[in-house]
Amino acid sequence: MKLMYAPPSPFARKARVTAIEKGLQERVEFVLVNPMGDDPTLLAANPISKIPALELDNGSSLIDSALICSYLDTLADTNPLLGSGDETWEIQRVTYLANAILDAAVAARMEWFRPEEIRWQPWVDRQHAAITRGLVELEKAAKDFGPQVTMAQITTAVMLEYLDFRLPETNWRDNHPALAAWLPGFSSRESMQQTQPPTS
Ligand SMILES: N[C@@H](CCC(=O)N[C@@H](CS)C(=O)NCC(=O)O)C(=O)O
Repeated sequence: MKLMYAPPSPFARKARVTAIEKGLQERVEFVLVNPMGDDPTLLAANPISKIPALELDNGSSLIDSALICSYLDTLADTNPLLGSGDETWEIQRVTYLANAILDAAVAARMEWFRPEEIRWQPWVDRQHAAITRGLVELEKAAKDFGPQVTMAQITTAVMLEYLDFRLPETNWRDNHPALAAWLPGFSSRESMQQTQPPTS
C-alpha cells in the first residue's frame, strides 16, 4: 500500500500516525507528493488532488483521512482505535468534533494564501469562532481521555499541534487546561515524533 502525504498536512498526519500506531510500517509505504502541484502520482490515486490518499495493493485507492484511518484500523487487531461496542460512538463523536475543529483551522489558514486585498476577514473570524466553541466541547471530552490510544486522541493531538503550527494566535492552552495537560504525553509517542510538521 502507498500512503500519499506531505509533511505540513494535518489530515495526512492523522493517517501517518494511525499507520504507525497500528504497527503497519512494513505494509504501508509513505510517498511524498505535492497536492498543489497536479502531481501525477497523487492524481492517479485521487482525482481531487488532496492528501492523504491510500493506494491499495489491488490498485484501487481510498481518499479522505477519516476513511483511510478507519480502513487502517481494520488491518491489525492490536490497538483498536475506534474501540468496540457502544464505546465506538463516543470515540467517533470526539474524533469528528476534533476533525471539525481542524477543518475550521485549515479553512482559516487557507485565507492567507490569497493576495491580502482579497482576504475575507469575516470568514476567518467565523472559523476562529468555530474553533473556540469546538475547543470548549473538546476540553470536556479530554477529561475522560484514558491510557487507551484512540482515533479521538490521534485527531485531537494532530489538530492541537496544527493550531500551534499554523494558528498560534489561538493561544488555546490559556483556556483549556485539560487539553494542555494531556497533549505533551501524547505528543511524546513515537508516532507523533516521527510525523512532526516542518518548523517553518
Ligand atoms: N477531508 C479531507 C481533507 C484533505 C485536505 O484538504 N488536504 C489538503 C492538505 S491539508 C490538500 O490536499 N489540499 C490540496 C487542495 O486542496 O488542492 C481529508 O480529511 O482527507
